Amino acid sequence: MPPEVAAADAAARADADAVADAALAARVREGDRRAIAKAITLLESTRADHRRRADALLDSLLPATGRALRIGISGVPGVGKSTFIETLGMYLVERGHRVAVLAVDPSSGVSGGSILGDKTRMERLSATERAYIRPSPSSGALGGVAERTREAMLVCEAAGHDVVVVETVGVGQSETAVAGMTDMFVLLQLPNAGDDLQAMKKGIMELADLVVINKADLDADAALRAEAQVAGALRVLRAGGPPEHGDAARWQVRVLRTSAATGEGIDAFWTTVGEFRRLREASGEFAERRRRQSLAWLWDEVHARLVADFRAHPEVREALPATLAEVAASRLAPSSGARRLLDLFERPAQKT
Ligand SMILES: Nc1nc2c(ncn2[C@@H]2O[C@H](COP(=O)(O)OP(=O)(O)O)[C@@H](O)[C@H]2O)c(=O)[nH]1
Ligand SMILES: [Mg+2]
Repeated sequence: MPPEVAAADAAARADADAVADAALAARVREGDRRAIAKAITLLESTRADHRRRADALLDSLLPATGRALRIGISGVPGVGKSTFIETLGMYLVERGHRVAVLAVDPSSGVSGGSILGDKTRMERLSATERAYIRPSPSSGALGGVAERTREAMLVCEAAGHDVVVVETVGVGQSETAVAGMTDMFVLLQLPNAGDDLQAMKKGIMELADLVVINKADLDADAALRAEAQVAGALRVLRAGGPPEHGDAARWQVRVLRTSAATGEGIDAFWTTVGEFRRLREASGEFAERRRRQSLAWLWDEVHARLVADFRAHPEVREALPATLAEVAASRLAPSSGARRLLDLFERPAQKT
């Protein structure tokens, strides 16, 4: 094909894509679940042309986003996160809310695990028109799982979901990522001491806005003890800081007991969430957290794309294995190795 024909062909295809994407955006905003799925698939694609279309799609959806409450749910595998989200989701749907459930699992590409592959499949919630459930993107996604989940969140908000719940699936770095993309970070705990200590050690407790002792139906006394213990631990954790102005009207981390299986405590949970939102909005912290998250997100994207471009650079790719081997064998300082590769990356492309 002569180059000018090929160019015209590509331009015509781009125009057709733009028209199709505008229609897709419109269907997303009507809350069409298939359109939501299609939009999220587009933004998870690693193809450069898809990425450009995804960016345009997100830009067009952006004015319709930001009104949902974003809740992160974390806790060790088996604590009952999926069950909790299903019970909460049904509770909310029955009260007229529209709920989206997303997952962040940095290991999903490796283990093949996802919320849909989970034991608890949220069957009732997935059957509801007023809910949308999406498994974790694969870890191969350009720019990482967290960035794609944040974008999926925006798509769901534009589609009219007013509560977005993000479940941390993998055990690893997902807690920080989820706390970094939600308005409220909830830590689920089992009614026994060992897990509390684990969460403390890993610094997850510091991230929590609310701690929930789940499976309270199994042993009411143990749940009560766990509640007191966590409340005590939180007091210690937060003591020592200077008393802050207006502390009385500020949100203080709380501990609740629930049973995701029986639904006990879900009502109190939702009331507490409302209280959290009210106090955080009144103090300005709610908006401030989102502002910080947006800026952090921008930098995450910049880092991710730079690294992707770097790895895709032909000369860097060629020199990479040998440089890595030399650094691994201590024949080359890491900084020198990095400089060598960055010099290749920054050099104007060689004309062949
Ligand atoms: N008795 C009881 N079992 C629960 C409760 N919540 C979850 N489970 C059970 O605990 C197991 C793990 O739950 P799941 O929601 O998959 O945990 P996840 O790994 O944190 O998502 C499942 O067998 C659930 O039925 C609860 O409140 N009480
Ligand atoms: Mg789960």
